[in-house]
Amino acid sequence: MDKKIVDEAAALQKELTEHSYRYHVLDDPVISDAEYDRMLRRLIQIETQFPQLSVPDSPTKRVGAPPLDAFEQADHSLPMLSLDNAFDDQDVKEFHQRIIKNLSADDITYTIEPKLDGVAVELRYEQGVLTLATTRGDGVTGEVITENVRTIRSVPLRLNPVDGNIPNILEVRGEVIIKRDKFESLNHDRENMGEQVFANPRNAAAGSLRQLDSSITASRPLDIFVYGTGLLEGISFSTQAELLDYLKSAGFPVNDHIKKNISLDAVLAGYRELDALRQTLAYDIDGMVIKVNNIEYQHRLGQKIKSPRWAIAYKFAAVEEITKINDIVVQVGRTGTLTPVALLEPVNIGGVIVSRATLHNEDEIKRKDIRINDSVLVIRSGDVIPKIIKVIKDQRDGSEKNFSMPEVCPVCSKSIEKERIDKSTINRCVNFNCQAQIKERLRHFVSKKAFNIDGLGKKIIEQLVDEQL
Ligand code: 9MJ
Repeated sequence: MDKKIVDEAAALQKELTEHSYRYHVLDDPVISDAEYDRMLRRLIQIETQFPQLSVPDSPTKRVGAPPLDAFEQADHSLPMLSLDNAFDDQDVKEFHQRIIKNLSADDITYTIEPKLDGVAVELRYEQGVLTLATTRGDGVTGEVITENVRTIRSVPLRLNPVDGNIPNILEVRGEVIIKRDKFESLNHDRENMGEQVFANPRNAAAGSLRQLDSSITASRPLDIFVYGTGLLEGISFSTQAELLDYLKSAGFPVNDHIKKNISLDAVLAGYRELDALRQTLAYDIDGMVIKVNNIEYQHRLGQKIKSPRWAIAYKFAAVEEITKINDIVVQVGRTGTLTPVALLEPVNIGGVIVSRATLHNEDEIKRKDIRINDSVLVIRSGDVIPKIIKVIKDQRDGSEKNFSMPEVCPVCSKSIEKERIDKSTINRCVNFNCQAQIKERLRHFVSKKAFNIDGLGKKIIEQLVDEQL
């Protein structure tokens, strides 16, 4: 083979990897998307013609592989543990006291990390190359999702050497997430396609990783943050802080809001800071993980059956309140999907007045046995749309009324069709000329992501359509 082609492929692989890292991990691209695409297309062309040049860590491997029939299972080299929870400062102080007693030492410092609300995964690198990715599963055995994880742009396919070294084996653990804005647009697109929306970013991340066809995973905006290790060969760390610094240098995204090597008092102060910061983050967190910084101490503390003694999850108070459902109305979407929405007695949940909650679909209402006039527990978690968690049944007084989906479209009065999608029933108005659908189509057309027509908002569209203009 012509050496020029071999060199060109190697150069493109190296450069594309570097640009992808700059874009997806450092958030600091130095070339345009068009230039990146041009280089990628050229590399695909070369690798298609000369498949022997298509190395396992080539950036072309991120587009997905042929679909699987089923996921294989794999045992973790070391069990993937879950975390015990702390709910107040007292729980954390007791955790600290247990550690002091257990170690007979008082020089304990901690590392604190945002507790990401995603899907825990393990990535195995052999001689620096990603060879296996698994879900946590039951902690002992997980599902093999290597091809899916390869499509996550911020996951390095090959480790950067650090101080000239590549470990023989490095297992890295982290959380796959979807940022909130990406989640919103994913759901928006799904709604437009008449597909079932995801309830929250974590479900969207889990659903995207669980695809047998990795090209579907490749189309989803997945991200990762790493925070720990499994089996190590040819590398070791003396502190959690050192481990995190290494992972960052090796090319992984490590969260920016981690504090390293701090006292118990600073841990408690850090929790309050993180809680205040939470709304401003681009992704959902549900607490803070506190880890003993010294890894020798971690080993000495060991673990219980399912959780380590050297770490604890300090959970944020759930932002939830009880309120009443005054009515249930039905919204007609752009593609005619009928969505029931609960109109709530307005209630302040963690500083935000909530007066509506989506009920998703008819099945959700049946499953939770939700009725008009019911008192309900509403949660406003990281996800933007408030959700009804459950009905407070012992507050029922007989005034509750069952809700049923209308037989005809509440806007155009034409008949409704039922569809089964992903085990749920979707009610749809199939009248293309339904006024609600026309309004939603126009709203979509002028929206930021489409024609971005400034000044043509909901109110004007309503008037134009109502006036038959
Ligand atoms: C999350 N979910 O962000 C751990 N986690 O450490 C962080 N989870 C963990 N650490 C040991 N930051 C077990 C789980």
